Amino acid sequence: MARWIDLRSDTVTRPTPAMRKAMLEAEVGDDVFGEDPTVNSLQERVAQMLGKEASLFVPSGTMANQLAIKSHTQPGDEVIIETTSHPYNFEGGGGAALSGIQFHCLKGHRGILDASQIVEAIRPEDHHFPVTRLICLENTHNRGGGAIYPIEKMREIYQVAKSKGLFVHLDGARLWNASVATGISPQEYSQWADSVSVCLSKGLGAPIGSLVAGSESFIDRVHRFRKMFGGGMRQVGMIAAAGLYALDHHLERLKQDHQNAKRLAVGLREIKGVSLDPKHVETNIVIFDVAETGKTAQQVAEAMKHHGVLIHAIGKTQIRLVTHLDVTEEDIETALKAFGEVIGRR
Ligand code: TLP
Repeated sequence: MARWIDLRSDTVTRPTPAMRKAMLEAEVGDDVFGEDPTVNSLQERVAQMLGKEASLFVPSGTMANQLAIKSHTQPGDEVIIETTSHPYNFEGGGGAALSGIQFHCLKGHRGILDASQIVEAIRPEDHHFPVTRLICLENTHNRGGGAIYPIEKMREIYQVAKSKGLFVHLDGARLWNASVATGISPQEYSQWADSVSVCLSKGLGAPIGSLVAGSESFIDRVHRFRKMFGGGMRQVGMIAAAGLYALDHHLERLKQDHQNAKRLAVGLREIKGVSLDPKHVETNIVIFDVAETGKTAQQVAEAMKHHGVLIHAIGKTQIRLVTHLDVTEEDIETALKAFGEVIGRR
């Protein structure tokens, strides 16, 4: 069979030939000694892009979030988070296991919370209660269907946090997508968070790598815990080079992924029994429901495989599609045709 059209995630991209060349040619050193020039330049660049004093290169988005949670909190603290968020659902229970925190989950609208909900959730100063310490936000919001956190809401939440002495961490695994879609710079978003994690291995197409950014003293703590968690890497400039290449060449093109996702959403409206609102497709993620087709998400996913298209069943009747560097406009048309054959047209 010809190549798969892989719409399961934007994590599936493979490094391009030019990216591989940049990796091969990278200058390297021992990063545990702080001597890898390529890592150092990536860290400086990302800190600058996010308007923070420092940043640290880590192997994954999960480690980036978990290190941030660990560095902000003490065991027993409470972390306010949206109920469908990544750190709460998809990081192996790391918050409890690694930091001894408990999450206080709030239901958002497509992953987005209002400052007023957070005000209600902050614990009073009473020894019966856990100490509320941290608020985690996610922009764009994965399970919210790639929803963009309105910057106004982030500002209001940050102001509430500061008035109550709390920290804000932003899971910005796809902050690049939010930025390209709105024209609001990553730095403008990041001013409303004390720490930010970003990924190079999703929409930007690098094979590995994430960073955590924040103040010098915060990143110093993150650095200590990175060592403790076994995330100190050696001649890792070869990987950092892919990240630098991605920042130079793959940021602006995210617009294409967003257009492809929109096209998918509009095309899916023509498919019988599919329910989704194309207005909700703001970036590169499309989530829709197939309950009215009489099929389960798993059945649709299996049938799509026979057409060379991989998709992600995220619930009994819910499907997620993600567009990325390795999906072309033509692939979108092929996928839509396959959906038409598998499910049927209206
Ligand atoms: N998300 C992956 C899966 O884990 C679900 C995906 O396919 O979307 N924050 C957000 C918002 C993410 O979407 C992800 C990855 C992470 C953090 C974790 O990144 P990695 O996979 O590098 O640990």
